[in-house]
Amino acid sequence: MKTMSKLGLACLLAAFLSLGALGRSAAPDLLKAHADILGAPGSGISGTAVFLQIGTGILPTVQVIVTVDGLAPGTKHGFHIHENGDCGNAFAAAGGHFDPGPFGNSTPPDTNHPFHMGDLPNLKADSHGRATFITTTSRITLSDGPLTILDGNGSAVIVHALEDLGTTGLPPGAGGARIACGIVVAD
Ligand SMILES: [Cu+2]
Repeated sequence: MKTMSKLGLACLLAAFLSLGALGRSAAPDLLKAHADILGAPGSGISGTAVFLQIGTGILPTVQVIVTVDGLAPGTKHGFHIHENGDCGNAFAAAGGHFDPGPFGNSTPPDTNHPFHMGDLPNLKADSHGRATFITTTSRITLSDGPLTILDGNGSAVIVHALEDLGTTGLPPGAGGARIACGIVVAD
């Protein structure tokens, strides 16, 4: 089961890579980044987030492919990009939700939620404790610009203890405590 899903993700990645390679002369560049996700010691939680951006046009979009293992079966967990590339201090160092710009409001994370640039869908663990999603967002970029998650202080993804309810200003509607983290690294 685990092998099959990893194989599936590998195929998807290969498809994207070949798409970029085949159309090298005509297609825009493929930008990639990833985050290796790790829970607190002994939690058994680990995973990967992959970010793919094709092109840098007027409305760049980024595909986000996430797999996390070791969650409690059947549970839902908030998942976001946070504003600092730092998983220290029990993941608190990742800061608030990634939300740059003149109207950004990253801290506390429930403020301006779920309209932060770094907000993403919930992780939904299956009966084996594995959660996977593939989504597309135009709220972030990997290319340079005001929405890049590869900015000066980096970014991190955080898995929360609770479901993200999508509420605004009502803690812990954005998922509450932090149970896993991964620093976003450019590939
Ligand atoms: Cu979060």
